[in-house]
Amino acid sequence: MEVIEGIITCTKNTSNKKYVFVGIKDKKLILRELSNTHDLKNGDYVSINEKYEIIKKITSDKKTEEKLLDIYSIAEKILDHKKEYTTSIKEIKKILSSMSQSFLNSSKLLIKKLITGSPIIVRFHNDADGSSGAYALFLAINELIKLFDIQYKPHITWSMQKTVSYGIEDSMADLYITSQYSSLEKPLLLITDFGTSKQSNGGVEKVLEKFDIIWLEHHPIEEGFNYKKIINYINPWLFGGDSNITAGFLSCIFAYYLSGLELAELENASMIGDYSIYADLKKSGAELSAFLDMVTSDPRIISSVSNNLTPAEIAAVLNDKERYASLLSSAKIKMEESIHAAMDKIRQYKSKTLLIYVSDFSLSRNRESRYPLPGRFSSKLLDYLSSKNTLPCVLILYFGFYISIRVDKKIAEKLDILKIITTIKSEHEDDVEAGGGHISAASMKVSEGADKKEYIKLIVNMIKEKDNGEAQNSS
Ligand SMILES: [Mn+2]
Repeated sequence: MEVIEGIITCTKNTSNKKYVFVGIKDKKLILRELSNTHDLKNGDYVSINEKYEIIKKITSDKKTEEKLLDIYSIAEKILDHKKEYTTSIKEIKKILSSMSQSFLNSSKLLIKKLITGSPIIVRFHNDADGSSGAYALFLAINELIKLFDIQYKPHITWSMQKTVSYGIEDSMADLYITSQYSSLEKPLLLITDFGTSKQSNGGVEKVLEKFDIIWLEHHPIEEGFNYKKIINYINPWLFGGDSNITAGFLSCIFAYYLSGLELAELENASMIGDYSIYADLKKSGAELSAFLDMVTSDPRIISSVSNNLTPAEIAAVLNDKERYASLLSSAKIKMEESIHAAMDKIRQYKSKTLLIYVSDFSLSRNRESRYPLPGRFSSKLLDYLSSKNTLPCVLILYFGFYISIRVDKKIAEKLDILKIITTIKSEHEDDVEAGGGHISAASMKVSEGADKKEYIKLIVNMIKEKDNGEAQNSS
């Protein structure tokens, strides 16, 4: 009878306990789930037969340690012959090359977790960029499952993040999920496309000892955010790049190092979604980006739950051509309807060298669907306005307590709307609760008693003043 020797690496603490077994046979890994009445614990060295029955159990730390080293060395071999990821985008070749070691280290870490059945939690931002990232990781992990012939469902949780920070409540949820398992290797938390702010420090602090973390990020690092404590924190800002190298794109690169997959369309979809300067509208990706934008805005369209979306649900649509085509056309129609509704009632102010538009988002909001969401809609509406005008445009969109401003990139530096917002905020602290963003997209939140219309007027006037002043200086 055939005998496979290996170790128990993870235990699922249900009433009927399940164990992950990692063994070696003919220099190949054998990855199985055992469920039986044996009382096993992680680290036990066991022999099993082909029916997955335990025939011998030895508890020896030395044997376990040696076996584990053998297992990891076999697993990591799949990375040995991988070529470095290359891109056709000349400007970022060097930057990506300098990141390759970080990707390889993270690949080793993820593979270790996957083959030992450690719980893995992936959190991704709820937009086209973040979900491209999750989908890339999903595809890579599926490749690895095939490659390693993993014959059980790996313990992976996919979670779409609506906020822009990793809060304490997020860390509590993650600790709860992983408490259902005990594993030789620490659980893995993988974050992509959100959370690089001080508000994440509390959540990160809570899981830092208990989890290993891989973080693929492209937002500018806020002062005071403790990213240095996170060993596998990969952000182009630390390698001489910037936010144009999107998180979804980084995840596609990571997927390449993990599995050899090349995901050009997904890379481009992520960059289109985030308005990266490297987005290529001549190549495929725009439709995928629009689709991801819609389903992350309103997961109910394809998901079984209203506030989460999994890459498997995305895959189910992408693998069904008819359904994908019909959802794409509905995304297109909903966006066009929203733009037309906005254009019917939009107000326009002429300034010296530019056009200022003001729009009420409630007029564009779709009654049944959450798509489009206001933030991303304002970018689309500005695109539309720019396509209809020769003068550069500014769009002020308001909804609820929010006023959001989008500016044509050509005039972003000159106008510096972030400065306008921070000036207003500092001068009207009682009325303005929050404000921020960057030079081409910024927003503020007014308090409940404040007169939003007054603040819109103020913003329009400040933009006009700046435009007039600058125009006079340059003439
Ligand atoms: Mn992003």
